[in-house]
Amino acid sequence: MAEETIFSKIIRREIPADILYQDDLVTAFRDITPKAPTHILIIPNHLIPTANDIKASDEKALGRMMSVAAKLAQEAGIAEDGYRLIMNCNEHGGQEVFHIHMHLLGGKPLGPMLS
Ligand code: DGP
Repeated sequence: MAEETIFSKIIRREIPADILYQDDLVTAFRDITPKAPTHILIIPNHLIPTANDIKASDEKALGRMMSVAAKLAQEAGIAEDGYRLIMNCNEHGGQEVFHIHMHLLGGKPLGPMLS
């Protein structure tokens, strides 16, 4: 059984976070250490530790994460200029919190990711 992270407490509103969106499947909130003017994390409400653990039964939540990212990018006014969506996996991917999350980053030119 996977261990809960701080993100489960944010979902249940047991600890403070700047929550921008929540529904039955996903929650989105501002990253505590923003790496860009807009830096939002979009997460499934149920615990999936890493991208390696994604199953077919998670597809509805994963799809919702994508559509919520697009909606929040529009609301943040960064859709037209563009933005980056990232999901880090395990040590080499730089994952620190083991509850999958999509980073939505934008509000400035981010440059090429792979250089
Ligand atoms: P990653 O390296 O992909 O696992 O990114 C984890 C992100 O989570 C990192 O950018 C900082 C953010 N983060 C960690 N703890 C908290 C928290 O308690 N609240 C919020 N809002 N963000 C957090």
